[in-house]
Amino acid sequence: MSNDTNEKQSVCKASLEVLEQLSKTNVGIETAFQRAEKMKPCPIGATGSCCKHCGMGPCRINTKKPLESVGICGADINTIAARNFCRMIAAGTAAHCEHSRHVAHTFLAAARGEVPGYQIKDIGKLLKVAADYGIETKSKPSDKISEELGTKILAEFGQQEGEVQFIKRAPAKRQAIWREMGVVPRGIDREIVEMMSRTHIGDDADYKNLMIQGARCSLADGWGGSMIATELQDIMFGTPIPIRTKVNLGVLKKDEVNIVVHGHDPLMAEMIATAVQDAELKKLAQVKGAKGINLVGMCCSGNEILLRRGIPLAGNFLQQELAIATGAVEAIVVDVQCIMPALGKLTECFHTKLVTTSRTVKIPGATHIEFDEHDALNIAKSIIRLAVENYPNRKQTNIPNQETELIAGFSHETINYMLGGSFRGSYRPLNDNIINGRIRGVVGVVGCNNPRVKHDYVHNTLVRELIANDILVLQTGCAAIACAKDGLLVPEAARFAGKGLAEVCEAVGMPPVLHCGACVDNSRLLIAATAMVKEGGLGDDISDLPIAGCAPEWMSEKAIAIGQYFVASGALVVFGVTWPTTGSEIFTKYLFEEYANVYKGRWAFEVDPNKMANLIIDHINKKREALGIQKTKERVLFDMEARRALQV
Ligand code: SF4
Ligand code: MSK
Repeated sequence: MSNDTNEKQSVCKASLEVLEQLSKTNVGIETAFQRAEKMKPCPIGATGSCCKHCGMGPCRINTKKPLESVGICGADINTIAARNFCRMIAAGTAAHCEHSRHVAHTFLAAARGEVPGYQIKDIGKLLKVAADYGIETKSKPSDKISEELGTKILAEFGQQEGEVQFIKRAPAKRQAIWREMGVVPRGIDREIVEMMSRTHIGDDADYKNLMIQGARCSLADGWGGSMIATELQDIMFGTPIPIRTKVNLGVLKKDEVNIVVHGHDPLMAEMIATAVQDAELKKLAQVKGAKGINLVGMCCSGNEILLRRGIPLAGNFLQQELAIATGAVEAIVVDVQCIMPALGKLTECFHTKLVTTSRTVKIPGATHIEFDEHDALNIAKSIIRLAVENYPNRKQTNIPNQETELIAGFSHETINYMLGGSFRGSYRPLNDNIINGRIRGVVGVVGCNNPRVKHDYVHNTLVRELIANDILVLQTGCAAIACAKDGLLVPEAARFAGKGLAEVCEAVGMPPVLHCGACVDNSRLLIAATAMVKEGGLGDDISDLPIAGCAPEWMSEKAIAIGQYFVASGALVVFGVTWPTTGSEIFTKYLFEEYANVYKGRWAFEVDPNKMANLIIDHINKKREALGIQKTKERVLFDMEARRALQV
């Protein structure tokens, strides 16, 4: 493989360096980059035209003549594409909600004092969330409030009737649309089960009816499971505030024991971050010849501990194999989601130990050390000890000298505070700057990496284009990591922004691109959009706002669930790479066009980042026009006096 080939694979210099090194020295070692070249997508599956929901099939619809062919049961392309799409929503929702259930169980156990090491850190947030659930908090100790809250939240997973509680946080107009459409989630698990049931052979064959449940299932994720995970994690581990740290493979250290935590669920990562401070383990590391123990993150487990503790991040989804290939990682410790099974075989080629920790995620070739919250600190220490003991087995290393500074930790609460201060925390300044045209709009750029497109390129190109056009960008997941590596998550990046956005960034001291968290924290973006509506002046529903969502390099089913809950909440959502329903023109048109008549939000698909930016900017301009704020207003200096004069 030549340098040239590598450069087509990524814009991340650190990744290219490791890929190049691998191609020179380790013949036979493959990563997702090479596997993607060999394994081309199935042209029928890629369009959503293959059904394998029963033993009469799999049935493949002729994509050239989709209306002339049906499956053995008679399912046509519209039914098949819609069922496939709905199953993606169900799988994505299930993944987030299993994570959330795990967090809720631990939260309840913490309230009962059953899991030493986990506690309630953010009492303010506990009281707010308890109030959402109608819990009387006056004169009750925090453990009693937490126990009541944990019990109520856990019950929502198995709830059969009624409404998931956080739905009531949405703007009133949005709730009315959901109630009229009959898509308010009754209970979290129920919506996933019903989605799976309705896509079974011989069940729902009407694509519109299927998508009613598709919307309800996704809302059970965004305004249910994911929001619960975010809120309970904040209560247990602290609500993120801005924190400066570093990102990219250069955060691995040549002379220290390197431990990478990877996955999504912060329960284990948090405990490893605590255990790594243990004096005995540090001493052991020195005995083994290392200068210390260096904990770093990967993907969303990494995002979780980056946001709350400032732990450096080694990279995003497509860098998990590359971190191992540096030869400098003593252990990669994984929990759930986005962990490539390839790590099992890959770690056999290096000294790295792959440690699986979840009962639900075991990988051939891994050492399994099951994580149990009841004995969390001891288990975390034993995992670290395994890594430290492995240090003398390290051979040649190749750590790219690439790391970039970033500021993360922009929770909804932080944005509120940052814009309005302690006493007048509000979204008013944001809304005012949108109304006066300094900020054109707000866009969430989220999601994964996908080796079908150049790694990080689509994220970075799109985000640079958006901020240059005065669009404030909010990010989560691997998208945030991509732009952090590109130097866009620091206040100095305001120089890449348009004049209006740059002025706001300079006044507040914030970056033009805000890192809001991990995948479940897309719920923070729902809350931010709702806060903008409630602040006033920008319409009375999320669909009125000059906002959009985008997943330019998506690959996971969770991304589809996230996109769907944003669309059902009234946003335009643009996906890149590939679109999984193109086999059905009718169903795709329904999602891309007709859906806007129902939910006032819709899906769109565009591969090219510049065209993607144009599509989003056009949409935002139209929203501004509808609000009557399309003209840029004269600059009015927003000084402290003006802030104080605000009516909040
Ligand atoms: Fe074929 Fe229908 Fe079975 Fe799907 S459900 S595999 S279309 S027979
Ligand atoms: S880790 S879901 S690759 S964002 Fe959340 Fe990254 Fe996508 Fe996994």
